[in-house]
Amino acid sequence: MNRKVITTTPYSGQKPGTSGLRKKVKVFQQPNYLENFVQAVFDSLESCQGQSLVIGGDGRYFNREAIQTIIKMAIANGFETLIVGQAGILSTPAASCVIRKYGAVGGLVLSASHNPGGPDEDFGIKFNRANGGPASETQTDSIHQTTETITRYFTIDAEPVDLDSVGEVSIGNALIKVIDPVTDYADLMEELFDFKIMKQLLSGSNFTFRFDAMHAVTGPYVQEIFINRLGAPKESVINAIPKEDFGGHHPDPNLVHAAELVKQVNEQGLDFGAASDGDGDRNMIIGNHFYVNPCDSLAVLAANAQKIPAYEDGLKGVARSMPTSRAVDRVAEKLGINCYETPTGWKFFGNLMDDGRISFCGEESFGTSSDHVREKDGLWAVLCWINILAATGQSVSDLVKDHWSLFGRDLFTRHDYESIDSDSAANMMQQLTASLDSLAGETFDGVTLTLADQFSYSDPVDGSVSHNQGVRMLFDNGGRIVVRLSGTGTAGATLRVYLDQFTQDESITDTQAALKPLIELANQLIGIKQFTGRTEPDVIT
Ligand code: VG1
Ligand code: CO
Repeated sequence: MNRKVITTTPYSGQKPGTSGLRKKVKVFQQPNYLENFVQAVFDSLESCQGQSLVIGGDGRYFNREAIQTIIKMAIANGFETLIVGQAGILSTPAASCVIRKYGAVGGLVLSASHNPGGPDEDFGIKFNRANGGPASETQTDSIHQTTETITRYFTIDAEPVDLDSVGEVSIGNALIKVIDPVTDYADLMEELFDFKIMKQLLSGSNFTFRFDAMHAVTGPYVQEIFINRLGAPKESVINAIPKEDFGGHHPDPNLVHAAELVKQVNEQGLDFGAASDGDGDRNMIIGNHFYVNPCDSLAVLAANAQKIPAYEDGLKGVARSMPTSRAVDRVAEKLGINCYETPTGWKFFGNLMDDGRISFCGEESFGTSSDHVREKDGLWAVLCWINILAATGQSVSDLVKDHWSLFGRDLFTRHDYESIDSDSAANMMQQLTASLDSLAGETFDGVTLTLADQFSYSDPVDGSVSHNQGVRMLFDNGGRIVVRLSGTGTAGATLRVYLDQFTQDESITDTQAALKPLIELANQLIGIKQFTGRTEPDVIT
């Protein structure tokens, strides 16, 4: 097989964000754009010779073309085994599972996650390392540097691989294995959970459940796990056929974008509803007329973990991203285990899990998972809930309310301002950061700002330090404001304002109204209107 060396010139801006490189499809379709990035990833590895690489994506527009390009480049770079999901499908957690199970040196996951798909929408690519988790910041920095100076990439001439048939094909010295993308992952889930009691619950007549796959990657996974293995009725899963454009919707599991699910659960009086995102790593949990905030979900799962077979000996520790509410911290305290606070992005949890420091971790952005893989895992979280509901016989709302009465409650909301001017956003963050020292100690309407800083994280395992991970403002009444700019958007800047407030009041149903004083204070301290001209957020979660 003749390796071809293709001359290329760099593109600026190939800098991976919170989770991989995300750009409009049209940007990825420029000559050599994808190739430059993939070659930079391969160049960042010690060696590709003789190694295995996992390749798959969320099925969005451009997924198949990208996979064919990557297969030829991987062979030219010396990989010996390529493990590819059938039809180009691999959810993010399944890719993590497969990388670990087959000892691959890493994997390329093609996804822009919850961002919309289609010719005019978004595409993305991320590299996961041998532990199955996202590349570290050091690695993504080195990949970015390589893209700035790249002059050549390697590929071969070969016919496209048939991605739709499971089986093996050799090209040159490489073996390409097209695998069923579901089986390894479904088997792992069956090892972790008590499928027996879960099957009784889901196939029985006393419990009704709906899962919205949002025409994204989880469709085939839920068909196998919920319908085939757990005996749930067929109508339990909706939008289960993956589509290149996700049916024209945002595959983002929140109350706004999963409105159809919320309507069905509430109108039909169902007991439990859940949804996942484009690449299957996020989850939203709802009960009948009851929304479970992701921060609470992490805390409730941690408190009840021992009801699940895989975690019956207890948790080693837990971690949450900084903007996630502190609900899980109090669970950790009660359990006598460590709780780590990391920057936003799953890559920061990997070292803690590899080092045996934590079992569960989560983010407010609908991400929860454990050390069974090194990614967030939407279906795992849904299965945790079903296992716990089956073990306790409780409803979703009773379980959460019991939790609040035992541990107290954290009201939480996130306000997103999308597509704002990048320069204004940068300027706003700069001014806010500069004002922190003088703000600390000030009192606003009887509430004192006790701590105001730019969050820095020192990784306790490898000692690396990540600066400027978001502004934190903590108040003496248990309130907190967190402000940062998104690292996953593809147009302008997105401002995220996170607000949380400790309370003992279990009866509050309108979080926005309850948080109003904190929201108004945040708007004033950040100067949102002054810098962006906006008066209302685009999305509230
Ligand atoms: C967002 C979330 C973050 C999450 C990331 C990737 O990042 O806030 O918590 O890890 O998306 O999730 P940002 O930088 O836009 O705030 V996924 O499911 O989109 O890969
Ligand atoms: Co995702």
